[in-house]
Amino acid sequence: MVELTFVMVKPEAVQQGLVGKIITRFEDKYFKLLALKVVNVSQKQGSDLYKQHQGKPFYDNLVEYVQSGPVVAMVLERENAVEMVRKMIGNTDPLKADPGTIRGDFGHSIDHNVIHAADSPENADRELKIFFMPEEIITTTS
Ligand code: 3AN
Repeated sequence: MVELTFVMVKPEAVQQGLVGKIITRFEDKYFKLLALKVVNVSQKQGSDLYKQHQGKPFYDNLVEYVQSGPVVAMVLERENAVEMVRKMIGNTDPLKADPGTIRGDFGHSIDHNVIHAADSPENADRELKIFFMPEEIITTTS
């Protein structure tokens, strides 16, 4: 089924100039780019994005970290988009992520792992609304 997913290139990867390489991987896999934005994440956006981790020991650092520099947020579309992106980004811990995955190739550590991607269609819908207004998402791509 054709679906949308939400992806965010994290601050350290933007700083390292990895945005182009990461977007190329998705374009090469026939994802359609429906929205793209450079964002200075607010406290509210950060805590909304990671709200399912509230109460975990790494939560405060995570929300602080995502505000530490610009991120690149995007909405991608293709068949089976959520699962396909999760496969392409690899394990949460770059030390465990397979070579060839984005985290396996570019990630440093579990708290600096290059990229965020929604883990379900429901979360994709919730997360993309934190960053984009409906009119900012392209609906006709042909
Ligand atoms: P994923 O990003 O693969 O969906 P989640 O949802 O378990 O992984 O975690 C969200 C983010 O929280 C991760 N991208 C990572 O930056 C951070 N994180 C997860 N587990 C840890 C941990 N044990 N220590 C520090 N940061 C963590």
